[in-house]
Amino acid sequence: MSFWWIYPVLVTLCTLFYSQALRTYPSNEVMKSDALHPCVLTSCTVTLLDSMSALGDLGWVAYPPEGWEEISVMDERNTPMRTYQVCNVLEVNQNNWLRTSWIPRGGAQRVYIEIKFTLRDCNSLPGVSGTCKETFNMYYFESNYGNLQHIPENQFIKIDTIAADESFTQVDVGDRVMKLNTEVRDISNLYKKGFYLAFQDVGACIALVSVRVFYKKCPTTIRNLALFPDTVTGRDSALVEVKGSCVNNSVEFDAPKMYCSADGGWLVPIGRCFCKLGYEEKKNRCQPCLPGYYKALLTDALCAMCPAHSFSLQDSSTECTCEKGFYRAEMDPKSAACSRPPSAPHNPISTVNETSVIMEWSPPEDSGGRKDVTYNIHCRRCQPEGQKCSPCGSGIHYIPWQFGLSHPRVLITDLLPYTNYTFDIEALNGVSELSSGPKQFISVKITTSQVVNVILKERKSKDSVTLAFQGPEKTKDAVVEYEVIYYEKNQKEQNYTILKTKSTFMTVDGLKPGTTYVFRVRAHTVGGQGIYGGEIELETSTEDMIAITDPNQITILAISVAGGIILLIFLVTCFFVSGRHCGYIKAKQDPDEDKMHFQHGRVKLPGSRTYIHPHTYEDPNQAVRDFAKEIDVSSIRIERVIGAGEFGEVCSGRLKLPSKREICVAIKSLKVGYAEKQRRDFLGEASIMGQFDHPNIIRLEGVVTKCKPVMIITEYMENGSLDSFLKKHDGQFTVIQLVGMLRGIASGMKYLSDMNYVHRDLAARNILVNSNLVCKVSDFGLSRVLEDDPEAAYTTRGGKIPIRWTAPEAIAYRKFTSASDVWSYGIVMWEVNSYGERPYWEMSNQDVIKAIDEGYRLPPPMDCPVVLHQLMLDCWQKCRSDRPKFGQIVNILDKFIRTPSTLNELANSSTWQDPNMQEAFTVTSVEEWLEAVKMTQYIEHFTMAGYVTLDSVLYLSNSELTKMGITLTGHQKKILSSIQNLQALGTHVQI
Ligand code: ACK
Repeated sequence: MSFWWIYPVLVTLCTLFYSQALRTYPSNEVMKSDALHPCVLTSCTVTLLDSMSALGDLGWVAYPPEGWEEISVMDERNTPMRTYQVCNVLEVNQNNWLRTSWIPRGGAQRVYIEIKFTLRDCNSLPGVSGTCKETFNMYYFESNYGNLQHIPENQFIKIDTIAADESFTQVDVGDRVMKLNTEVRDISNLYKKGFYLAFQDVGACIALVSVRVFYKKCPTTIRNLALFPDTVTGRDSALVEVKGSCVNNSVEFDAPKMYCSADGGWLVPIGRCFCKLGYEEKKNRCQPCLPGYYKALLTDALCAMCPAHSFSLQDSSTECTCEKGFYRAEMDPKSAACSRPPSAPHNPISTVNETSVIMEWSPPEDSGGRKDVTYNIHCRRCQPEGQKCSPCGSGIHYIPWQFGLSHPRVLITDLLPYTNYTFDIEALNGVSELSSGPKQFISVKITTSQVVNVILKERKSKDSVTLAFQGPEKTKDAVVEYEVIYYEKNQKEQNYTILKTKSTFMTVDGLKPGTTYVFRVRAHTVGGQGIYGGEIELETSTEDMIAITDPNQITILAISVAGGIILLIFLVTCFFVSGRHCGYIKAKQDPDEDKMHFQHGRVKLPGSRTYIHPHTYEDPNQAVRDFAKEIDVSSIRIERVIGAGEFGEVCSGRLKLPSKREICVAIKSLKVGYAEKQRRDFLGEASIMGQFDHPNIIRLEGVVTKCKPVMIITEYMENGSLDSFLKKHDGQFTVIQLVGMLRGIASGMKYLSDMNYVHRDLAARNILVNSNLVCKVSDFGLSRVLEDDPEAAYTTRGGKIPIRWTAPEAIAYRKFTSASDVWSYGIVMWEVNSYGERPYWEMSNQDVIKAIDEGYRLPPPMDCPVVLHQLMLDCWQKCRSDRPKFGQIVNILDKFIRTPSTLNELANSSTWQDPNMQEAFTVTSVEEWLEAVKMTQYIEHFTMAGYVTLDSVLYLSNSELTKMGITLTGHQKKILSSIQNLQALGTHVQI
């Protein structure tokens, strides 16, 4: 054995040690001492074995003895390090085993093994062809016992064959070039207490520099005030559902829950706790409100300062007490300022009209700090001398009402004529009744009157008239006498005569014939003297005559005319209102809804065709005849069953049409004993498919309806459905191939949306793949969404919907549009990039709906380009008009294909932060900061450029980052925006 190959190991060890020092994998101890370590947001790893940290011999078992050899080398600090090496490259049939000591599993079901090794390039070794290998194998054996002496080789389970990404040559040894390989593998479904690892060399020249075994866990974290404990990740890619418990002084609002992903990251926070009353949320804890502050609502995050005229003297107050003389009404929120009763109203103005009065006033100068000032009117009737008053009693009317007036105005009617009244206008507000202080009011005194009705009784002669008097009607006080004032009209009031009578009529003599006189009358009662009534004009006759005129008749006529006009106005108004109503109904039509209305017969739009729904045909068989070709059953040869559909078997076979080449086809048949509706629905799919002609839509060859079984014949897609195809070929395609598939699907969907066809069940399981990896949209069944799809679940509205693929508006109120198809397309993108992973993993449908509503979106699948995940997020915009159209998606994907470098930057799940999961935490060094922003690859760049303290990075610019060798724009942006946060928050980094 020669050790000429040891040099590269030593060269690499320095670098390895250096990076080891910078690596911040929190160990178990660290986690115990600090429950909320900075790894809070990233996954934590718990190391089960680290060969680099062994102080003495590793004590691993090597057999045969001339195989693997343990060698101690010194790192640059002269600390001995254990490595295992083997290099029997000249001898044939090597089978050298190296078995580790027993590694306890520590509760993990899935562990990771990170090995660092160097490997010699066989081509650089003379005379070894045929014997030299460039790979080795890694195995494990599960056991509950840690002291097994011998484990037969055939008991080990193979993990993988490990090949070097980089092997070194003699030249590298001379140049001391680092060629260290790092590989990580994992073992799932461990169930025994521990396991052994083994490395099998079959003739390579290897130095095993370090072996680290670890598992991942989701670290203790507090989210939405719920504490989620350290959780070991599940087996395979399963999510572990974890229930959170509310932190001290908080209460559960909606059961908090999160999922621990296989990567050790927390996903999908749902539900939350709130700080209880009197406590506020600060740094993920609930802290008491300080004196002078309070918190009265559970859903308020923070304590608020006591509102005006209130105070709190204690910690954790749930409300503030009002100052003396101030009150809080029963319905007032705790956040309202304390208030007091208003001052009295002022500036009253009263306008008396006979026995009614309009009173107006100005609102109180001090409203008491409230907006709910109202007014009460209190009425007193007073003696003529003015002093003695008594309550008015009933019979008086207040318009709009007497108590609780919100406007400073009231009309009071039905007062007694010739009476003195005093009205107290009182101002009140919501706290008036809580105050024991005096009422706040202003008094208004008025005296009523009433006009006497005058009736022309007789115009007996050309020089006299007889007038009769009526009223005042409502006065209880007897009329003492009537006073008549009259004058010639053309002389105005300069020359008038006053006559008085105690009787209810009066004859006025001595008038000029053929002359117009003006009469006005007033009454005197014991209550006082009234006002003159309106002017009455009478013309004496030129000859003696008898005439009776009742002015009330004129009034009646006027009322009839006015009533007619009002009726007319009412009718006209009704007419307009009903007209508006019709207009409104028409305007309510949703333009989107138009798409859902299909017309019989093909509608040609310029440059596009509109799909015709088979249900618009009275005879569905006619739709089949119109859109699907009838195939003679003798041209079909069925070869084998390939699956089962909703209506029967799916077979593959061949179709040979006259004067056409034989082609492979898929044959869907309708099982025997079908109902007529099933036949209609089965053939409905053919009527739909037959209308499409596009390279990314499954092509209908024809139907067999004239004999049984009824069949639908389509082109054959060699690779079957996309979801199972991807699962079968996990990780085997280049990004460009995946984008090519997605581009095809988007192009098919663009065609469908241009034809106004809404698919409603776009999912990888409904895409078929042919031998050239061309993807085609399929599954156009009529009852598809209701019956066929195993993913479809009943919604609260009774419909059956594939929840995980469906846009929120379609789930909530069945708003299926091309925009909801775009949402589903985003999910298909995610399925494609994760090679058929189930969207939202094992989460329940209810949790998915809730999480989406709370803003959660699927993280990027492993190794997914940033730009593709961004496109997915665009498809999952809550507002459907914000989502891209299929045409735009096709253009975007075309650009990616033309410029593949746009796909270089990967957004793997650990670097992408769900915006929901953003949180600030403390960093104390440049390394910690770069780790927090997931930019550890640049630690060395910063150190080399001399940026070793956090202060020193605060003012970095784009150009400085470029100079340091950080050239990716996305990374520059991320670092600079984090620097802005550092500036704003000190050492609190918001990620
Ligand atoms: O995933 P698969 O292999 O692809 O299993 C299902 C099964 O039939 C039931 O639908 C397959 N299938 C359906 N249509 C076609 C087709 N045109 N070409 C090939 N396979 C098809 C589908």
